[in-house]
Amino acid sequence: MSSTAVTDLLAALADGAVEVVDLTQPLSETTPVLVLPEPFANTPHLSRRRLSRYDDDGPAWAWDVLELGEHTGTHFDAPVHWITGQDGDDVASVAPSRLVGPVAVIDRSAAVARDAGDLLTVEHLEAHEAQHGPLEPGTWVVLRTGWGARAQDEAAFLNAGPEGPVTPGPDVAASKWLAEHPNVVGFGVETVGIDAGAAGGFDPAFPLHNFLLGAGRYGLTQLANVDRLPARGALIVVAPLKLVGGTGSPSRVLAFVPR
Ligand code: 23J
Ligand code: MN
Repeated sequence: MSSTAVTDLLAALADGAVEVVDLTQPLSETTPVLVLPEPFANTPHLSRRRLSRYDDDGPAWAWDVLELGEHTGTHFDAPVHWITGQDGDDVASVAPSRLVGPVAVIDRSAAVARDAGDLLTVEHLEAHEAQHGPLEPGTWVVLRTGWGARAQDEAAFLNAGPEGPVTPGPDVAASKWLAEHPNVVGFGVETVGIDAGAAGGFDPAFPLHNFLLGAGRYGLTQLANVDRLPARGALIVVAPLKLVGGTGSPSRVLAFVPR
């Protein structure tokens, strides 16, 4: 019998040495969606229209039609989502090898519990590399904030205050650092978007969208179960629809985590 990396992984999955963790939030009519200020267009909540339910319209089958924004729930941001990335990949053009890779988790949950608007800085990113080693090629960086606990309550999840949304995310310099790091393929968050809630007022506005998507990298939002990931050593699988011309897509996101 031959031993290979894949047969070893299958054995580890079978005996529980490696667990599959679902990083995806449930997708339904109540899934929170981003709210942009006037005069910008907003994305709708998911809705569905019934085609049949084992009835005259389809006696032995049930099926629905979906309406939803590309950027709804746990979703992928493609470079073409942002003006700076308009010559980059649409969702269907993303190389599959970039959708599977190591995941590095930066834990800001304690700071976010004290300050919901906590910003990730270059100092935090460099401290993570100093503690856990340099980011490996093809890394998805995930920002752990504890925000996923709010995902079933739209008001708490969007956390809009008088000055706009108060949610964590990277500052301008950290956004540039991530976009310029040669080994970062993508950046994932628990919040509604990859940028901080206050980022519409940063210079540039929405700096992570601006720099990261402009550099041909990807975003991932509204992740679940991030507290079940180690700082290093897990593998992430990101599965957006192969939507031709798509700027983003709801995605199933899984992690393989050593126990
Ligand atoms: C459009 C404009 C601003 C933002 C977003 C979309 C997202 O968060 C998104 O889902 O890409 S901040
Ligand atoms: Mn998006």
